[in-house]
Amino acid sequence: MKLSIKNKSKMNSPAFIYGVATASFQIEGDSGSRLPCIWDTFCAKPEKIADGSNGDIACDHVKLWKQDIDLIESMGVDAYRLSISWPRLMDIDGQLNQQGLAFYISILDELNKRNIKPFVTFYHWDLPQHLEDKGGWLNRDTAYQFRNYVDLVSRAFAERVYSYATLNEPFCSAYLGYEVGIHAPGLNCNTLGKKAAHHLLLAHGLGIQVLNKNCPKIKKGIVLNFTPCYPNSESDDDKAAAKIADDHFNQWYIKPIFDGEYPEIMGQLPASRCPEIEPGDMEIISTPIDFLGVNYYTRAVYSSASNEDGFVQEPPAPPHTDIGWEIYPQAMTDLLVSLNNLYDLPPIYITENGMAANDRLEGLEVNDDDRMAYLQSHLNAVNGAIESGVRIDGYFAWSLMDNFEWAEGYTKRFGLVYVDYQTQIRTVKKSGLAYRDFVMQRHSNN
Ligand code: IFM
Repeated sequence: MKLSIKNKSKMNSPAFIYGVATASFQIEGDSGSRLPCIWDTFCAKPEKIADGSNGDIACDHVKLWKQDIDLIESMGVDAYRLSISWPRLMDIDGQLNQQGLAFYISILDELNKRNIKPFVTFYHWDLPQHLEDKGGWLNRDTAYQFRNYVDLVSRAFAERVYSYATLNEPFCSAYLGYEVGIHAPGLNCNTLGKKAAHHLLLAHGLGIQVLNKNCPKIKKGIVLNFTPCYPNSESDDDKAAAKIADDHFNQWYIKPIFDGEYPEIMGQLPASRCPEIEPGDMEIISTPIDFLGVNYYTRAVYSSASNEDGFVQEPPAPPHTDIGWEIYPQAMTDLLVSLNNLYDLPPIYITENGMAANDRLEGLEVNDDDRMAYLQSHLNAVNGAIESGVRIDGYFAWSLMDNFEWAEGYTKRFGLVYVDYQTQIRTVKKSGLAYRDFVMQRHSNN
């Protein structure tokens, strides 16, 4: 099987950016050479991580980064999306850490040398623990600490970066981390999620303003994850339930950025669950951006319920990925079209898409046909949105390689490249080879 896209699609043009993505805590390891972060603390607590693991070694990328860039280059991609580690780059006194800085500058220089565009994300969930000790994202000051981090790092990186995203998936940081407690820092209270979300969004806006000053020519944006919400039936009640869930989980994070306000449900929430909004916050949050990063994996189906929220999520229908998420590519097209209808959007990059599969190394091969089918159907879904008039400029597969999958530890594999965690040997899976052939053929056809 080969990956392909209909002739004439702009996704076949060399101008359409294809990349692979990773995140600092998930691959770097070498935790001793940076400050502790909330995920170190969370992993050390009993029963938080499925296999009891942590990020101490991960993919040993701090040592193997050059070899990993060889791998990225061998895949023929145009871009590499990485996140940088706040606790590696910033000392406790709010100054740059020179060793951390040198590490990332080496990576950026190497990527540029090989014509691979660096897409840098400032925050992919690894908050320095000393900031969590002062309240983390529940403390408004964390947004200002983030601004300082963005300011110092962007000045030091100078022109080395192609595109900056402030945050990755603030929904996960806020909701999973502060409301339901399945991610670090593990707080579990429904009055906290939206407060944390507001400070994350404020940090985003402050970060964009600093970037506008420091590097006006570099593209700036944010990466949001969306799990489109569908009603379980055609009943008005289920439709209303899906709409409420959508406002909580999806629109809550995008509407402030493009419309400068939270969705309607804010009016129905008890005061205890509402964020504390100071004058001027919504203007900062809605500072214009150059691109929107969209992460898509699956959809969710909701029924109405008589609980506080008014909805309940149905168990995902088959077919599932290895992490239990329904495979439903049509929702990706529907999502992109609906976002485009709802908001005045800048160009979109699909900043993450991919699946966890139960991969097995057989000799020197991993025959992950299921992942290839997933990639093909989702590339088609992106093309469907483009054909409906949505401007999408690039696609990043999640992930370059298997890595630490948060609460699932190393039990779930999302990579195009298989990682043997005992030997740290990387093996490109069949899907990785197909992705390579697909992205490279654009250059021979054009
Ligand atoms: O591994 C994560 C990534 O860190 C953020 N987006 C979803 C991926 C798969 O769960």
